[in-house]
Amino acid sequence: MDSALQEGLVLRIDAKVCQVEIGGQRHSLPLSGKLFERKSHEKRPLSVGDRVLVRIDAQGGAIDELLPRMSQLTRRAASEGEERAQVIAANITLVLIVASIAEPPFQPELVDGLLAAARRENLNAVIVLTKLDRDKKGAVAHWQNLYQSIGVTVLVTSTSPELHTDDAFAQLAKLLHENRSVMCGLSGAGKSTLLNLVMPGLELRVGSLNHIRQGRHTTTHTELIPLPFGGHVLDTPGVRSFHMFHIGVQETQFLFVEIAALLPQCGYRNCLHLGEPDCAVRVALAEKTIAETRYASYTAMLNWAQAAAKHVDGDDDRSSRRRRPR
Ligand SMILES: Nc1nc2c(ncn2[C@@H]2O[C@H](COP(=O)(O)OP(=O)(O)OP(=O)(O)O)[C@@H](O)[C@H]2O)c(=O)[nH]1
Ligand SMILES: [Mg+2]
Ligand SMILES: [Zn+2]
Repeated sequence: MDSALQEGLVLRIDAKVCQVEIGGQRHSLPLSGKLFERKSHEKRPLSVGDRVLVRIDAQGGAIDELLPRMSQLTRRAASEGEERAQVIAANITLVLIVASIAEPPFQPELVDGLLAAARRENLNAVIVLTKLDRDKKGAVAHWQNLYQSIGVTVLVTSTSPELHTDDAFAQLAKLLHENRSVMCGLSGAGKSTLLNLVMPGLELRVGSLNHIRQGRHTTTHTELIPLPFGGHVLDTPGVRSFHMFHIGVQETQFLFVEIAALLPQCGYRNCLHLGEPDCAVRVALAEKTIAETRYASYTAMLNWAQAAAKHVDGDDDRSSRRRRPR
C-alpha cells in the first residue's frame, strides 16, 4: 500500500462528497475519477459501508480506490431501462428487519423478500416486530411463531410509554454493539424511534404517522452511525417493496429455507412447486406446515424471476421446467 494512502470506511454518500471515517475521525472527501471507470451493474460507484483507500494531500485529498467487499445487501434499483443493482450497504454482518404489527400493517412479502436477500448473501437476519402496544388482534404471536419455526430470531418491541419491552431492548442493544447492522423496513415501522430508545444520544428524526401516510419518509438518507460502545448501525429510509437483483428461477426456492428443505422429496428434480404432481411443498402447504404467506412470497418472487428470464432470453424456457421424473 502506498504510504500516502489510508484506509477509510464510507459512512454517508452525498451528491459530491462522501463522509469517510479514518482512524476514528470523520472526513468529507470527493471521489476520484477512476472510481467511475469500474465496470459493474451497480447504480453507484460506492456504497455506504465500503472500505476505501483515501489519498490525503495538500489539496484535501480524495477517495482513490474501493477495497473488496466481504458482503453486500443488494436490491433491484427502481429505474427504467437496463436492470441495475442498488447496494444498500456493504460489509455488514447483520440485517435487522423492522416490521410493525399495525400502523402500518405487517407486510409478509416485504419481510420475506428481505429475509431472502440476507440469505442470498449469507448474512444473519433478525426480525424486530414493533408496536406491540398496538396489537389488538394477537397478531404478534402468529408472526413470531411462524418466523421462529423457520429458525429466525424474532424480537418483539414497543416503545410506547405504556409498554416498554426492556428485555428486547437489551437484546437489540447487544446485537447492535456486536455487529455492523442495517435496519430495513417500511416507512413508519419505527426504525429510528427504536434506535433512539436503545442508543440514547443518537437523536434521529422520527416521523409523525400523518406525514408517513402522505407517503413521505422521515429518514431520507442512509448513514452508517458509529455507536459509542462499539458497532455501527445504518438507519435507512423506509422501503415499500424489495425486489432481488438478477434472481434466477431455480435459485428462488433456495432463498426460502423451508421450501428448499422439501425439494428432495418432490417427484420432479426441477419442481418449482407450482402444481406439479408429487410435490412435497404443496402437501406441506395443505397440511399447513408451510405458511400460506411464505408460499405466496415465494411465488411472487418466482414470478419476478420468470419475467426477468423471459426478458433476457426472449423466451420463457430458461426456467428449465422439463419434467424429469427420478
Ligand atoms: N404506538 C407506537 N408507535 C410507535 C412505536 N414505535 C414507533 N412509533 C411511532 O411510529 C411513527 C414512525 O416512527 P419512525 O421511527 O419515524 O419510523 P421509521 O421506520 O424510522 O420511518 P422512515 O424513517 O420514514 O423509514 C412515529 O410516530 C413513532 O412515534 C411503538 O412501539 N408504538
Ligand atoms: Mg426513520
Ligand atoms: Zn415441489
